[in-house]
Amino acid sequence: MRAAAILTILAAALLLPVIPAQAFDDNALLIEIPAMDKYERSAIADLGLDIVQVLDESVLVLGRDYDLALLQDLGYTVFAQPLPQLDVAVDPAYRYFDGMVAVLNTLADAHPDVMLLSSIGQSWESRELWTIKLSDNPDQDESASEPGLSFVGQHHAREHISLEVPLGFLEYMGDTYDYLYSTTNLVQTHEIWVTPMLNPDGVVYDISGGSYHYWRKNRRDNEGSYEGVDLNRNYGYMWGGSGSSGTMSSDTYRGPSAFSEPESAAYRDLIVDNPSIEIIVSFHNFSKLVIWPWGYTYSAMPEPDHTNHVTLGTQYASYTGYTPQQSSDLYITSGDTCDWAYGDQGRICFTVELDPVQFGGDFYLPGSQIPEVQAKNLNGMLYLIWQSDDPGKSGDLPYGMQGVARSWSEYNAGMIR
Ligand code: 0X9
Ligand code: CA
Ligand code: ZN
Repeated sequence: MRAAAILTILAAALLLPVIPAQAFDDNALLIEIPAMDKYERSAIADLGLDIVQVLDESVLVLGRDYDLALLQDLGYTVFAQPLPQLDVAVDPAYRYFDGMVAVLNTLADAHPDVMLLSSIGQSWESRELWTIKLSDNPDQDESASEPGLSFVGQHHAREHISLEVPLGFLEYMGDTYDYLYSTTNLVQTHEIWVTPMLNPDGVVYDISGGSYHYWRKNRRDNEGSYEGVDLNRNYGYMWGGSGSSGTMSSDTYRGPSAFSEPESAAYRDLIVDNPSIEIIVSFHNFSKLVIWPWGYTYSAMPEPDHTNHVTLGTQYASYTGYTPQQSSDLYITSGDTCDWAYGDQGRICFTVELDPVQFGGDFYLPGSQIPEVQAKNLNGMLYLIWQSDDPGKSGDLPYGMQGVARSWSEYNAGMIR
């Protein structure tokens, strides 16, 4: 057993003062638990623990003192440290909820011919779940001739880069629509729904008071001292199974019933109401992975769907340097977005786990890295739009359709060919 990663990871953090957080987690811990394979990892996930990183011979989970006590009772030899960064000031480079609303309104005002802003529902605390439909004639149903896609971000509150990627995609498409033929063409021949933030309440909570709180779930009132449901355990395919928790205090609490949460129910309705949506991407972070169903079982999905997911997921991964694999290769979960989207709806669905690759004492990715993560995922998203015409076709995105800048900063500097 080698469980030393946490010592390296936290060496720098230990120098920081640990300031008790009022809102969440003055007893929050980063716990390293030995786990040699997916079966041992699934056993840990099945305890309702939230695995944030898979290492070669261990996993890291975010937990609290009672999780540590449970693990010790069960005979695990664990290393635990207080979470770093509880006192870190909120990074102004991220847009969060208010910034996102401003950007979406600016885009919809500037591009009314191809961007229709609407809400697909409301959160538990009545925030709108803003969505832009990106297409020509966006107020008309052209699904008979235009394949559809859905990009959704930030199911998990503390995963702020998972907002910036779909939001940056919209900014890129808006900026280039009028003069770049490839953008014009993709927008005119597809219907693309972008919901950059599915969990606004959690996001607002995570940044409340000006510092981060490691909040993951939504803000359902559980009528106790522990709020929230894990939206990525609340979808209604194999809901309630392994790798989710029935305990309200768990970070993977699945909720009282499938689709009990207004946020996941609203996203379900978007997909069900638009059967032309061929391909779905749900953005999360971190680990740099492109993963596909199943999550609830180690079995592969049936053909040809499995091969199609492998083809598309592997190509997406090639633009980003991420690792493509089946979700359950990590560990078993149930009730996530893609198991439902594929299992119940037959759609192609990927969870993209964005940067960073590992927990480095900075769960919250520095804002300076946003442009690079946006830029490399842009080509993956463009590729999937191109794929939606004939999912599974072989080949790379034609060169002329690739993003026009090699990096977001080049793009921002106007270095467009
Ligand atoms: O646990 C999740 O919901 C996702 N990871 S995250 O760190 N963003 O929370 C995806 C988990 C992948 N699914 C399975 N391992 N089955
Ligand atoms: Ca259209
Ligand atoms: Zn996540």
